[in-house]
Amino acid sequence: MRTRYLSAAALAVPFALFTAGPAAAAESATVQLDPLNDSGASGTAELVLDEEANTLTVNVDTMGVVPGLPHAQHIHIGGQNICPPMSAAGDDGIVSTVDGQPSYGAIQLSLTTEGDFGPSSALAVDRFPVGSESGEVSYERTFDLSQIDGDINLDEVVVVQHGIDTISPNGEYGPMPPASELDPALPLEATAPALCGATDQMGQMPSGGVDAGGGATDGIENEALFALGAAGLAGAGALAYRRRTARGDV
Ligand SMILES: [Cu+2]
Repeated sequence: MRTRYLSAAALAVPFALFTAGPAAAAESATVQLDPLNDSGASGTAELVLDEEANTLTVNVDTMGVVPGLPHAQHIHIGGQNICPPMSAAGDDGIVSTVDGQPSYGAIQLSLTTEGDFGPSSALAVDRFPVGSESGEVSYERTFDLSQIDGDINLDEVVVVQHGIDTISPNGEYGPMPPASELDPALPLEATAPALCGATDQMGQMPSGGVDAGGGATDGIENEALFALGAAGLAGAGALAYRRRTARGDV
């Protein structure tokens, strides 16, 4: 075997590459966002984790979303790390936020435009991106991960963007019925997922059944928070988007 004759100096070269590589601290994932609930939307999300700076930069670019309305979007973790199959839908044929939770898990990070980005901002509608007139969202933000609980494992992340107009297509969320299962005062269209993408693309294959048990407690907690914010969606069309001094931005 030739390797036996390699000098110590030669061995040191690849070793040095591993230990001193300047790019070792950055990790990234690009995920394709696929439509849910016949939203007709599409897009991508790019996640760049900088372990040295302890930041996560998220880019979300989507098109075909409902124009002029806020689109709640989150990083979900702790489920099966997959997007829900349409078989997860109930009798109404719609995969609601609750229907999807066993697949994509709970909310770890709310992809808000400014300010707080924890699970408690799950539906801070005045701080989520609004679809442009042509139905596009272009979003970028860098998050200081020291401000959230837990670690981000890029191999186990699901990105979800919410808000559809396919149950009663009329350019807005609603009317009811059906109502959102999160808040009976809200149309289901306001909270149902429109787009989903998992960083574990290999896990995207249909898994047969949807496990409704397991980490359901986390999910329910998040749904409560989600419902809390959902009330704001009723008047979302009339929201004034004021600029604030961004707290927590990097
Ligand atoms: Cu979500």
